[in-house]
Amino acid sequence: MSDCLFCRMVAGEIPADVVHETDRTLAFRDINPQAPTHVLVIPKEHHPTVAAVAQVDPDLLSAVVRAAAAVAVQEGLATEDGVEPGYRVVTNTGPAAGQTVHHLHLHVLGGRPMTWPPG
Ligand code: DGP
Repeated sequence: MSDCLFCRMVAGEIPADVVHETDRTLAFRDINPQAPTHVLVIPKEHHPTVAAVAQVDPDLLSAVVRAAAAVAVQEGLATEDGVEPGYRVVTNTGPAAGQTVHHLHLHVLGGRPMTWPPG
């Protein structure tokens, strides 16, 4: 989709600070970080929400989740076989949740204590 910001980043038309890449996923630092580590993990293919990709391509959703876990290990937020120190994965869906980019993205947040409930 030529009018999608994240599709344009996948295409290399808009620069991204890429930290992880597979054949089906891309991960890059958020432009407005909300934690010391704030990485967005996306499928290279355009899907608007997590629900949409779960419906049409569950293998792709699995690949995005595995990429998020790999980013967490790479960023020192967890070990390969553990959860220390820990991190948060969030995906906003729709206007009430504050979704602003309509291309599925998992926010991987860490490097500070996370509070609950989120705002
Ligand atoms: P959401 O509100 O859940 O749809 O998150 C969209 C995120 O995308 C938000 O945290 C800011 C980030 N973002 C928006 N524009 C850009 C950009 O041009 N580059 C990068 N790296 N991130 C962006």
